[in-house]
Amino acid sequence: MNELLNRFPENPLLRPTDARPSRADMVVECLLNPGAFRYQGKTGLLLRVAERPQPEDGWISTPLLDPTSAGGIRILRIRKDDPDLKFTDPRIFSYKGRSYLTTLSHLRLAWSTDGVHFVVDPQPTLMGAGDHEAFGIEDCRVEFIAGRYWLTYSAVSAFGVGAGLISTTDWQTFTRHGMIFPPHNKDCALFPEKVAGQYRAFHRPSGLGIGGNFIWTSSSPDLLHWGDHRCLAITRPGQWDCERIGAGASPIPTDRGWLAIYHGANAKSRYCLGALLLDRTDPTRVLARSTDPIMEPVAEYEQTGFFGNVVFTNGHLLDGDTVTIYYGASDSVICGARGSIKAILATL
Ligand code: MAN
Repeated sequence: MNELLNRFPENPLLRPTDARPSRADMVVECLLNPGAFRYQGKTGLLLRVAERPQPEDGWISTPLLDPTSAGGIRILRIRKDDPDLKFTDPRIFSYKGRSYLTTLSHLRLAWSTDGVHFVVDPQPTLMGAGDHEAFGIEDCRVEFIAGRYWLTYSAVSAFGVGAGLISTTDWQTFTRHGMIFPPHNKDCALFPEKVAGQYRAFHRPSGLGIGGNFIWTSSSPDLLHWGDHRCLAITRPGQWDCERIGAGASPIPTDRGWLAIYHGANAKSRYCLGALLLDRTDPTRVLARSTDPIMEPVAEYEQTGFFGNVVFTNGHLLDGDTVTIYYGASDSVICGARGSIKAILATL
């Protein structure tokens, strides 16, 4: 087993049964991909809670946010033998030529005093809002910049997947800033500080045809308006990250440059973690990149679940040389692992 990131012996830290469904007619299918932060001496995770209606034999059904329906949710219900249904991935299906997710995700807070044992809030913290989030909100990164927590997340709807921005100071009241990167875009993470006088972000536009699922970086004067878009890293044919790559949480400032943990998947959708080292004053320059993953799905809970063979991180915390990553395993459960930043840098 890889030694760079040591898994918590308590893994999985959180399972779907640890979160109460948002409604009596829903089931929590997955708890996954948390953003991580500290607030008032506690460790906070902003979980992705993926729900679906109670399963029914012979039917596939998925919830969609719809303010005109009772309770704000409409259930799309399709017979499994309907010839217009195409179902090849547990996460997605298509019906009459349109794509849908099998689950509806919201974001929910969980709190801990030791970073290991978390108590999940009984209610959703943030639900998708408006027609650009009708299929839910997912995979939130949290960064504290200039006195506010900034939340970047995937906003999913029939119009595509884009990156949304929300901010808060107290985790009770939230300001929505709208979509900052339009579809198709996800895996948006903010740098913790300005670089050369500008805010900076990673994001992942997907090129159809020419191009691919690559990590880009952009700069902004105000966190809302983004420009100076540059492709930072691309997939590597024949390697563990040959199919798609995307940023994890914010990059870590080190004396050798910005250390960015990213996820990479191969053609079999096996998700591993790797690292990029970027120039500290010009983060559009890649100084080094992992040859081998720094973490692979090898534990049983990382190989078996809703969507197996996945380790996916979008949240970490720093304590001196130690990075604690929180991650989704098999898109089912939430886990933790800890490693030395110097040891990761030594591989680059
Ligand atoms: C995509 C996203 C993630 C998910 C992985 C693996 O990158 O939907 O939320 O964890 O796929 O399924």
